[in-house]
Amino acid sequence: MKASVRVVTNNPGKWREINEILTSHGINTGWIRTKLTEIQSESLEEIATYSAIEAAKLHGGGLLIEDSGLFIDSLNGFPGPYSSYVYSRIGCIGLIKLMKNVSQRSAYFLSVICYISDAHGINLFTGRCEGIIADEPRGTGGFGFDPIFIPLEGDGRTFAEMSLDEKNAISHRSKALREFINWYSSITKK
Ligand code: ITT
Repeated sequence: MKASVRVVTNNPGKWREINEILTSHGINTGWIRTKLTEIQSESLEEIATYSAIEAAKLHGGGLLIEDSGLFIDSLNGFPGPYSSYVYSRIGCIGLIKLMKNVSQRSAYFLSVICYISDAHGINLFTGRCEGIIADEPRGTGGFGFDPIFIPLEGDGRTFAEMSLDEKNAISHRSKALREFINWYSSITKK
């Protein structure tokens, strides 16, 4: 029987990326689409862990929760852990306005995955993707701040100008997922 992981997120873009990577590694997936409580914290690890414990109470174990954020250096890491809220309030255009006339445009995305199960408790995995903030939004793919993020490992296109596979080859989320898959393969082999 194939191993199976249930992904808890209310964000379809996130689900699409995670599902693609897990299934391509032979892991069966399920999607629990629900919005979990997001505590206010500076730490994505703390936020993901709290959400995972809440999800496990409702849905049992074998759950994967991911918390992520965009950290802009010249804004002292803003919006960081508040990315979801900031995106819903001011979006890409709002962030671009905050960055008007700012020449230091470096930023990074951070992804923290929390896998919670009866047998192994809470396990955290992280991934980071460095980039710069574009002068204006470009592209229609992906979700969230993808139109304004140009990854350094890419060719100058924003994440939103890339295909799902191209983004998945270099994104913060895919890096955290690779860490998770390495660990998960070792525990499911036993
Ligand atoms: P769930 O909590 O239900 O999983 P969410 O969208 O609220 O969905 P987060 O709390 O992790 O997820 O918020 C992260 C926000 O950061 C997300 O809403 C985007 O605005 C932004 N973000 C994270 N990863 C991103 C990515 O790969 N591309 C673009 N924006 C991203």
